Amino acid sequence: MSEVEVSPQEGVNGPEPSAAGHAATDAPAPRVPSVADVVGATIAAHGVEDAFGILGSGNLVVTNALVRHGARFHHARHEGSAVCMADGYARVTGAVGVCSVHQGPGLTNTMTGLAEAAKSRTPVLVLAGETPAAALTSNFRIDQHDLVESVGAIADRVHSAKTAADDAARAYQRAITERRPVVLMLPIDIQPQPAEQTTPSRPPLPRLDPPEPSPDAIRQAAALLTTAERPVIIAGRGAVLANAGAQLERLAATIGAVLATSAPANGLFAGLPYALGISGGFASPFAAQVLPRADVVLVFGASVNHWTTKHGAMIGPAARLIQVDVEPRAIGRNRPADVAIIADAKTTAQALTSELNRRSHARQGFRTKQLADEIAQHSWRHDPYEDASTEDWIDPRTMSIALNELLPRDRAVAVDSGHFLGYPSMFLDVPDARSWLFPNGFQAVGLGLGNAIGAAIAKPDRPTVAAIGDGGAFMALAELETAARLKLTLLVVIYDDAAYGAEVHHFAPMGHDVSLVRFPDADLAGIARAAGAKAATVRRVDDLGVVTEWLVNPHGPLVLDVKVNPTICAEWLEEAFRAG
Ligand SMILES: Cc1ncc(C[n+]2csc(CCOP(=O)(O)OP(=O)(O)O)c2C)c(N)n1
Ligand SMILES: [Mg+2]
Repeated sequence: MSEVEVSPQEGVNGPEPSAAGHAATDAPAPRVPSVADVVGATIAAHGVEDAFGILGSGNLVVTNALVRHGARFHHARHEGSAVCMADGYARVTGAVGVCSVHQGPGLTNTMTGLAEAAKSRTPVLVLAGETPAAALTSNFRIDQHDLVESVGAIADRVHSAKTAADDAARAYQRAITERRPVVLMLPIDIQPQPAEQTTPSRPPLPRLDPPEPSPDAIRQAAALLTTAERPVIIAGRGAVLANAGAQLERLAATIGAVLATSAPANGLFAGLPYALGISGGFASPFAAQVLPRADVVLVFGASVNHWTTKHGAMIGPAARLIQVDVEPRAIGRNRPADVAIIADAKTTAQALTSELNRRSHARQGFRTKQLADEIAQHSWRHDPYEDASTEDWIDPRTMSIALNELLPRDRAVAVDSGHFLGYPSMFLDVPDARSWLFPNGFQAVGLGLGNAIGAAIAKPDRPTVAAIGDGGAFMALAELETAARLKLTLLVVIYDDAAYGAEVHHFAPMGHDVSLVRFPDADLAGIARAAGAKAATVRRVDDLGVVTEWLVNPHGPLVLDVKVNPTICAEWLEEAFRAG
């Protein structure tokens, strides 16, 4: 260990200093809290119940303080997954996800998950050690500030012993107000200093009230809506973050709209009779028929990108668009908006409903009994397909449909990236949008398991499903041990095609050699058992009986190595690659 690494920590961890400065016979004088102590205590005082991470010399003391002041700490096996756990925890609870890492390599290991949290606008706080400003030759030295800002996170810092509590409070609150991950750098020479401030002296950052829609924009949108015969509301992650589900349904009922979501907002309208599910590449054939018939499309907190519109196919050419978003730059980015409202989804839905009530506008629009019946009869589950199961392999659709039936309604589902990702998106129901984790903002493989672990810790009384590919499973493998050690109610479903299927199905039809992205069959159930989990290999529906058994006492993970037919290519994949 380098001097830089040891000496600052000794000041905190070492023998209790006596008032006289030498061995004391009396009770030791109360230790002056260090900066690290104060940072941990200040973060905990915000009501943090759980934190994730990996401990090293640069973050042990601050994490101990966090725990002393009431938080539980869940040790991951790789920082890449630790930050995903904090992300998943935040997605489910709506609270800030907290992650603690060592300086230098501890922080670089978080980069992919941090980029995902930034792209999905998850409030996450990473506590990261940092080499002292003067330690120019430290092995751990990198430019942590620019590193994290380059992936869209906010770099903040504990400046001094005089400001420790204010700095910590500011960083925590910024994650909420700016809806982004914040990395609070904790220089390791400042951490052991006696804190000169133990509680924040500044008032909390002003709560950023969601921007209100302008009355003029509401009037314009209401005027357009009074002409709408067949309106559609498409809600995205912005609507989820704004908790706008109920207000959007009320608006939709007033104007006679059907409802749909982007993939990340799946579940927002779960169970509602006029909800068509996901719009875009995962849309059911029935939804794909209905959505383009809309004459007015209201978009709330979604970027209406090619995923959500299936390269434009979900929105008819003559449809008028009303776009609501808190981000001015989201407006018209992918499709011109006829009316733009820069405001929060929930307050805008409320204001529009009030304005339409004031105008005594109420339309049946799309909302006929016949359409509700058709929606109920034409979900993905009812869509006929030719079962491509064989002796050795199960059809991933068949497995997903059967699994959906076995699981209780109250569950969470986290989906990794890869060819397989459409199957859980289409066939596994979730009770609400906060139970749906779609860490695909960065399209990185390997984040699903960490997200699922965070979700399982957030809500331990229901099963959480990690739907991942074999490639994603291998990337996050170490965390199977975490799930077993923490005895999580976690069902890991590995869509195992012994390949990077996304690459196989994209490149093989073009005549490229894809042998490099195919692998020998791997015993992922055996690996999971070795990590301490229950596990089973699944080749037919009957093999899913283990899920029913597990649900009787689901403490500790069950890992299913589902040998899916690798020859099936999903329709959405070509769609995905058209985007580049
Ligand atoms: C971190 C990362 N590395 C590589 C890729 C490129 N990539 C996209 S999908 C994929 C294959 C993933 O394999 P698997 O998890 O088994 O899912 P499958 O496509 O086979 O269903 C790869 C390597 C990526 N998106 N992210
Ligand atoms: Mg695969």
